[in-house]
Amino acid sequence: MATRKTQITPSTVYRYVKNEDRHDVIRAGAHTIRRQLKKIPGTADPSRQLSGRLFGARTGISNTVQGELCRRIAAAQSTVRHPDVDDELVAELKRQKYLYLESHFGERTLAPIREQFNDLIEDDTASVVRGRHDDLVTSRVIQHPTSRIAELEDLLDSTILGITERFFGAHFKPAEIRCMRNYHVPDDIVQESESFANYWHCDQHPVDAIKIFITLHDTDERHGPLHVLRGDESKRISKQRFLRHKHGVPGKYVEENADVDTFTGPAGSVGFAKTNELLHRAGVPDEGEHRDMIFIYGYATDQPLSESWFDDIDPTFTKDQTPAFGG
Ligand SMILES: O=C(O)CCC(=O)C(=O)O
Ligand SMILES: [Fe+2]
Repeated sequence: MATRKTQITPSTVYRYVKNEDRHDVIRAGAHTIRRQLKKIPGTADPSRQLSGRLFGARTGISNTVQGELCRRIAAAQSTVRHPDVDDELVAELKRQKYLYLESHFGERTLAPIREQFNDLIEDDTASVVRGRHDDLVTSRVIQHPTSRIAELEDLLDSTILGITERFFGAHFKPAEIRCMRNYHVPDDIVQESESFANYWHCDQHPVDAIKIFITLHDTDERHGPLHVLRGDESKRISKQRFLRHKHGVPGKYVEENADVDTFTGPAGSVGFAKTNELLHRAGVPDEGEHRDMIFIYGYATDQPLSESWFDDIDPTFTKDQTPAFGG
């Protein structure tokens, strides 16, 4: 019994679902997952086993469940320790689905990153427009940042990795590092249409993924910080009908019906956010202001972080994004 259970690893599932690519697991429909799981040798009915063991009586495999499936299988195969990590921080991240560490990184780490970020973000050979409204550029993003700013590797330090792995109960695979700058957008445009991710939304990512945001400069309300709702507030609001283009408009429905938190604080603060479960949005910078932020996006895996994790990041990851992975 016990050996049979441990035979199934995320890699097994991915291999049998398609191409060992986790995103294919997530994209695949429930039928594909079930059909493929049945082919795993030595397991009479793994789909039943898995759904029984992992989800109790539940049968439907939605995107959320698929993400949780991947996380739980990864957790079962991971030995995650990080005894130095403060239990209370992990508990807070589990409870709220976000966590904010003020001033985590000092200037020694930040300054070289900021300097290169500033050189690249408006250089058309290194960055691209991420959002625009007619002629107004509202957001830019650096292309292939890991091949341009080597020091980005320092942002996944042992505390950040430790909190993330303790949160998942599994190892962590960084899949993308994004460097972006948001600019002011006049309010009439904000009310009319979305410019960057500035309407309330949940990312359409599987739930075994997380985003870790790092602010590059002191950030207050004027800079357009990340706005989030707590996990329970997000659930409460999301249970009602929620249309991004309508209920997600900044300053309206969500602000009127829920408590909003913002990631404001000194440069080098770090915000963990389950953007796939939390309603959140980018703030809009005031006139003459902009906001520079970096995120690390990754997901639970059964493989310990590789020495070469930074070089292994696929620089084309953002290009491959489909709407299902946007946000
Ligand atoms: O830029 C931000 O503050 C949030 C962007 C966003 O929605 C995301 O990264 O998922
Ligand atoms: Fe988002």
